[in-house]
Amino acid sequence: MSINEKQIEKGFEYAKERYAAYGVDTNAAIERADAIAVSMHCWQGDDVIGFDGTGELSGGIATTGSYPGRARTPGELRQDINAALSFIPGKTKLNLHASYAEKNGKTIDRDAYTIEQFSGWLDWAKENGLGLDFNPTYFSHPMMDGDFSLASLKEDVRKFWIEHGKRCREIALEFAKGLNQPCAVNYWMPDGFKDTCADTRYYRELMTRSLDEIFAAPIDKELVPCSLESKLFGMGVESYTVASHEFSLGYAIRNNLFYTLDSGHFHPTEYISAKISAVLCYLDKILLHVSRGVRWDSDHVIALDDELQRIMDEILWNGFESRVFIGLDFFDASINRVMAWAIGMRNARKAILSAALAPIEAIRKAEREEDFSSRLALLEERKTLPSGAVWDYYCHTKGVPVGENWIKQAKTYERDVLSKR
Ligand code: RNT
Ligand code: ZN
Repeated sequence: MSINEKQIEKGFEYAKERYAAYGVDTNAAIERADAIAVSMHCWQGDDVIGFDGTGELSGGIATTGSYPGRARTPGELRQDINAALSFIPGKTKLNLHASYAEKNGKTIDRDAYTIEQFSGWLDWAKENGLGLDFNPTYFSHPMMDGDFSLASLKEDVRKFWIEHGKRCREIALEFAKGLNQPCAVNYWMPDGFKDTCADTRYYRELMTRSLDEIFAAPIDKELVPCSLESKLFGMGVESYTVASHEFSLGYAIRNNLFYTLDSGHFHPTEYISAKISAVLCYLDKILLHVSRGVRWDSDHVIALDDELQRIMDEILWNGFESRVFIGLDFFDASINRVMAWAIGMRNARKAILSAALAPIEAIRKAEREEDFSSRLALLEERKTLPSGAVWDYYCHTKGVPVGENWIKQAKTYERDVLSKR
């Protein structure tokens, strides 16, 4: 039985009173949560295949599952993204990979792309009032040297990928100007070895030299913040990753770039929520790839779990919303892909809203007074405050389906569109 307007209002009134007792202004929290941008990754819609490469995913990452309805063309992908967006409230951007270029019959490769190959995406973003973020694609391409790109021993390979890295900054600048908002560019390179590397230093020197070339041209950092994404290991790249955590963070700090924390790129007992305020002592901004690893870097759809909540608490409670670009990074081919997006994006926004609603002043007061029992008690009480009722009201006012109502609509889309592919 689905909820009606009267029930939504009633729930909201009750929630407002509960929060007000803690001194929390519910309407102000909604406004704050609504304005925080979340970048939805385009690659959930087609199992990270893209339109310009080998047609097979490489680079130590993989999708599993064969649910019907994968988007096969830019038109299908945009149609699916629009369907997902109809279920998602709040400020949203689209995070695009360079492999989603539209060549329109032209012979042109990743080292020479210009805004021309992405004008379809730019126009679509304008029409839909969305910002764009961007990623060079260092995988699924014949110029990859195994899993190596910027740190390849082969000069022509490095050169090709350096040019690609440069082009992506230029394209991002066009996106930023065209949409009148920053376009963050995330650099992730899978470069590394399956087995023990002897010359660990040499590949890092090559990587450093390639990155230095990519970032040599002065491009406005406010409009085009560039970031390095570190990684612990990939599939078939288990023993050595050139752009590891220490490498990427160090390079970013020294070269005034940004750093991307991906939830799946650390040892399973490490949490990126614990790293945010630490790395922001040394960096102006960071990017997040919010993901969910199940036993390993499996990129499951993000659930509304403790770590997702902790990430958003860290951002909002520390007032970091202008310094953290929130992006999602998961790819599940075993379920309806549009629903995967909607589940993950709705969860991200729910967690942001809950962070904005939390009685942090009271919790902080207890901490300052060294009353750690009250701090823990309040943190636990917070978990059962009625943020769900506020979420329902928020969805209602934003014109997106309340509660589970979106599932039926998504299933209709599956029946009418996805299942016909
Ligand atoms: C891979 C990285 C990277 C990719 C995307 C497709 O482990 O997380 O961010 O998932 O670029
Ligand atoms: Zn990632």
